Amino acid sequence: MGNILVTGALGQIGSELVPALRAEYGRDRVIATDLKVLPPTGAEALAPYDHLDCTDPHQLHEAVRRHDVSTIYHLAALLSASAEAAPQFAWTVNMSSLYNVLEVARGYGCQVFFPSSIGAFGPDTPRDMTPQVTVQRPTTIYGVTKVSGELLCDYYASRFGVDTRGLRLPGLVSYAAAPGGGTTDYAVEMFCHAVRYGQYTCFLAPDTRLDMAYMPDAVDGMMRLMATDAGKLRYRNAYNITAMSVTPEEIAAAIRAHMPGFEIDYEIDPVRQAIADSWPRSLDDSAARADWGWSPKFDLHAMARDMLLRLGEKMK
Ligand code: NAD
Ligand code: AKB
Repeated sequence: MGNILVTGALGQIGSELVPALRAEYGRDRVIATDLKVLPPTGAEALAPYDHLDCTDPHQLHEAVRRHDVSTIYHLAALLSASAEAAPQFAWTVNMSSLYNVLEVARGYGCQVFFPSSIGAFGPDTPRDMTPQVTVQRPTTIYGVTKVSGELLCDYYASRFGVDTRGLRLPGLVSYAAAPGGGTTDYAVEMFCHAVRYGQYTCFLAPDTRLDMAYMPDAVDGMMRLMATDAGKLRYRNAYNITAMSVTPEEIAAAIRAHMPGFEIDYEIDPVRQAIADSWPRSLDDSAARADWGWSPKFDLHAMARDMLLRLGEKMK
C-alpha cells in the first residue's frame, strides 16, 4: 500500500482530516499539501508537507510520483460565497484541479476522495429529505462545479476504472480552523463569537434551515467511505450525508442552554441568503447508512456542548 496525499490540507477540513489520517496510518504516510506557504516555524509540526498548486498538473504528478501515493483526498477548492464573488476563477480552481487529480490517479492507479456538497442541488430539487438520486440544477457556480465534479468522478470510475468515492457534505462545524468562504460559515462563527463576545450578528435569516454535521463525524465518514469494500458502493459520484437539519435560531438556542446571556441579531447578506435558499432543508442519507455504515454521533446539542468546551479551552 502506498501513501496518502491530501490537497488543500490547511483548510477547515484538512486541519482535522490530516491528524486523523496520521493517527490511523502513521505520520510519514500522510503528505499534507496546500497552496499556502508555511512559515518556517510551523513547518516541522505539519511535516511531511509540500507546497502544491493542484491546478498545475506537473506539480501534482511530481508529488504523487515522489511520495509513492496511492490515495488522494482532494480538498482544494473555492467554497460557495468565495466562488460566487469570482466565478471564472472558481471554475478554474475547482474543475482543473479535480481534472488533474483524476488524470494523475488514472496514471498511477490512485484511489480518489472528492468532497461534493449540498451545494450540488438547486431550487428545482425537492428541498425536504432530498433523495440520493434527484434533480441537480444548482444556480451557483460552486454548485455547478460540484455537479460537474460528481459527473467527472463517475466517468473516470466507469470509463477508466479509477476508484473514485465522494460525499455530498452538509455545512461542517468545527473549532480547529476557520471556515474558508462558505454560506454555512455562520454556524462556526456563531460559536466563536458566543465564546469571545457573547453576541453574534448572523448573515442568514433566523429560520433558514440547512443540513450540518460536526467535523469529527465528517472526518470519520470520509475515512470510513474510503476503507469500504468497493463492491458495496452503489454510487461513485457522491453519497448524501447529514447529522442534523438546523436553523440559526435553533443553534442560538442550543448555545443559550450553556450560555443563557448569549445574544443574536440578524443582518441578512442577500447573496449568501439566496445561496442558502437554493439548497436543501434536509437530506435523505439512507444510502450512505445502508452501503457503508454512515452513523453520526453528534446531534445539535452534543455538538454545541463540545464546541463551547473546546473553544473555551482554545481561547483561554
Ligand atoms: P477551505 O477553504 O477551508 O480550504 C481549502 C484549502 O484549499 C485552503 O487551505 C486553500 O489554501 C487550498 N487551495 C485553494 N486553491 C488551491 C490550489 N490551487 N492548490 C492547492 N490548494 C489550494 O475549504 P474546506 O472547508 O476545508 O473544504 C474542503 C473541500 O470540502 C472543498 O472542496 C469544499 O467544497 C468541500 N466542502 C466543504 C464543506 C464545509 O462545510 N467545510 C462542506 C461541503 C463541501
Ligand atoms: C459552503 O457553505 O460553501 C460549504 C458547503 C456546504 O459546501 N460549507
